[in-house]
Amino acid sequence: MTNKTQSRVKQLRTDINDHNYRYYVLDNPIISDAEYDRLLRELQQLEEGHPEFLSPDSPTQRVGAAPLSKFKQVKHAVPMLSLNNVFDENEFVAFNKRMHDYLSDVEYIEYAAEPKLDGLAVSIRYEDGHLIQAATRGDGQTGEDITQNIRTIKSVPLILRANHIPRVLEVRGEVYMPKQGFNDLNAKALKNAEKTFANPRNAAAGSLRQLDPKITAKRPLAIFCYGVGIVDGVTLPDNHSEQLACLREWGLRVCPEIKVASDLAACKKYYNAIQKKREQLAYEIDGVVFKVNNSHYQKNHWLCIARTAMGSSL
Ligand code: 9MJ
Repeated sequence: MTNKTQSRVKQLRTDINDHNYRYYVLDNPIISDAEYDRLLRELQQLEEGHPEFLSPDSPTQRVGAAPLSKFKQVKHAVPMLSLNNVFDENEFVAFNKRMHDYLSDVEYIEYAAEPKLDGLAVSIRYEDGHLIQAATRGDGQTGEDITQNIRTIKSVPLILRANHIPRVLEVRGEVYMPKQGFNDLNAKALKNAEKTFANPRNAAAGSLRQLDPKITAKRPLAIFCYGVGIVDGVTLPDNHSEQLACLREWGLRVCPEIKVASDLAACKKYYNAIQKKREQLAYEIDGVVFKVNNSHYQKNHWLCIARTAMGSSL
């Protein structure tokens, strides 16, 4: 009986993690929300009846820990740098030229173009596929340990999908609050005569800064991963867009709007297309990021078009 229960628990965890991956990463669920809830409830009940099978990686254990009295400091092994800003076409052309000077041996420079999400940068550390620590960017060198809160975000996997996973992976991304979730949260606050948030970014920041993960768990936060700090135990592809494809295979959520732009004209086209699409996106953005995508690209050669109004004409 116990063996049977144990294998059912294992199967349920695998299935639930798979459904999470389909829902959050592939955007292609194959079961209804009701069916998903049924699987989760079955797992919860089995774990309650058999606490010996409990595991911190179980999809039922996102909100485990008790409130903290304060956040610990975390030193980033690889600093979390900020982005260069450019505000118009001339600055963009100058940036492109600087990149050509750096990468003097390449004939052309290709960029990976991504929306710049208006949230909070975080770094999440996985060891042997298990989420073990998460930190805010802080000043870029040292951030705060927000592991408990990051664990509550459903699009953050607690374990990576086991296919040549690294021994250590520090993945970087932006935690944000989707527009719809923000509107719902504020509507609820208004109804309860509570304080509302000024914008989704403030709401995301306030939610991540909670000492009690139970509060964070009730906030509609999401993540898009956009880079790697440390990777150990596997060799990553040497260009940015293929690295992101790898993150996706490991179960990490990557923004579907990311495109490779093979020259300046393509970057311009991307920028204008995102500007046009901005209102329809489910999340707020405050610019576009272009990252050198050539093989062996030099890390930190990033360019950010960070016009809040995105009104410039590239
Ligand atoms: C945002 N905020 O969406 C970066 N970012 O890359 C994207 N931020 C970044 N990339 C290196 N898409 C440092 C910051």
